[in-house]
Amino acid sequence: MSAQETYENVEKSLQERGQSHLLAFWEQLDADRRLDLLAQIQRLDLTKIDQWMADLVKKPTFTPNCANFTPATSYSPDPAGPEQQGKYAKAIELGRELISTGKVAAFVVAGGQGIRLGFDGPKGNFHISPVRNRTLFQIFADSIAAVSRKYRTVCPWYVMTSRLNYDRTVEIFRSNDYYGLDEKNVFFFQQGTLPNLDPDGRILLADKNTIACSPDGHGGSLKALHQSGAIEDMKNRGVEFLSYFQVDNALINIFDPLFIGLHVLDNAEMSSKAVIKTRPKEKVGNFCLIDGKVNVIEYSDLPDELAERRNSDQSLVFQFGSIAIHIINRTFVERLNAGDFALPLHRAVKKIHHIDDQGNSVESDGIKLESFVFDALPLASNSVILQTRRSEEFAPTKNRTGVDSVETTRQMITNRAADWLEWAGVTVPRKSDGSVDCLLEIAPSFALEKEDIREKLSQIPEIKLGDSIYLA
Ligand code: UD2
Repeated sequence: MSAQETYENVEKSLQERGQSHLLAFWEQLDADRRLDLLAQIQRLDLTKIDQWMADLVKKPTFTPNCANFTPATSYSPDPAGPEQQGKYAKAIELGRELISTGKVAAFVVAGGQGIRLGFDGPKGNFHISPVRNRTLFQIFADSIAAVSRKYRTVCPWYVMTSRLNYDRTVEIFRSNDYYGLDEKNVFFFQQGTLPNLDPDGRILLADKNTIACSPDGHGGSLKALHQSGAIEDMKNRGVEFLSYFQVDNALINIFDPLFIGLHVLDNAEMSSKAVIKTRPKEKVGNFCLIDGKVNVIEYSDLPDELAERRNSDQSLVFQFGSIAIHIINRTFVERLNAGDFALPLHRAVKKIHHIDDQGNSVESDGIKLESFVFDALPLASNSVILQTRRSEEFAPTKNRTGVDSVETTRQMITNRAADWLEWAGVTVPRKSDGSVDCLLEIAPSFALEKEDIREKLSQIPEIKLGDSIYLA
């Protein structure tokens, strides 16, 4: 097909969908920029635009069909009764075996822009730990290295970035010598993008030959894992399970034998960890069952009446919050990609930089589209939920101050270290209200779990009021 014919085809299909403004500056573009713009338009799935218009632009609020929601059930942090004790013991043994035979890899989604944190650059490079001020990436890397040593194995790490932060992320790893990991075992890849729309559903231009796009949400990871060759790499290494986590969770326990083991014993394809919500509308997803399948309904989509609903003992009916920790089978991702799978899109109204009809740079409210990884849960043949303790493994760093902030994360790192030390018999200074009166940080190389501390008691100094102690 000649260039002119291509142009005419593209122009026709844009016209049919009310998107011909994308070619408004055609006459001002040189040949290269014209080709570039045509290629971008051809990569858009224009047939889906009408669907997006109907579902996400014309009908802005997502209203889940709540009539058939029932609360999901979960495994509790501690086994109840001898039968479950037996199952947990078996799961832990199986999980350890799978980790030590290299079947489990770490997978962090790090494509977000960290806007709430007000931090310029990949969020994983944010300095967070209370004593040594180590970054999130460094904490994760230390933990992966410590697990690899403990189990005498190689735990590969898959790192998903967006197009916007890919180069910077790779550069940060390089300049930090991959935090001591072998660079062969760290696999970076980029998620896809989706076009930004104006409130009437018109695709926005970032400049005269560039469509305004944003990362396609962490749900994009399930396609990107496949398209980037990450799945192929896993296959070559014999990796069967991905331990999925978010870049802002400083307390993540990446390789949890119990979680991995329960997931496998129950023949699950994608599983999740949950915490008991602190309040009805806490900013976490809500686990529920729809037609017997585990689903997550984001806090903003759960109607107040359901969020507030309580059992007779005053606990919340929808009490299990999703903290974005999953085990995902490699074969599940393969299966999804072998078919024509598409996760639903969610819309967010955000300020978007773009050009107006005259070509002037402007910023206005527009629509960003994203898919969420937890929308794949109902596609899994089976899915388990393991409830965990917030203080042990969930410290999201979303904001500078206040709830889910840098402050709360630093405090939680200290608090968990204090709990582990006290459990092992070490005295930790506390104020009269029970809060810890020092700063503590335990490197994963020192202890991956509280049980590891008992063997290292001789290396722990006396901890005094106001001390800053780093155990490594
Ligand atoms: C997410 C969950 C929420 C809860 C909470 C726990 C959603 C919609 N909500 O809330 O239910 O579990 O986390 O902390 O996910 N990311 C990408 N690419 C993207 C967008 C995000 O990689 O295109 C990554 C981002 O780097 C981060 C994670 O996904 O690691 C979550 O993103 P977020 O901080 O925007 O999610 P949030 O706070 O809305």
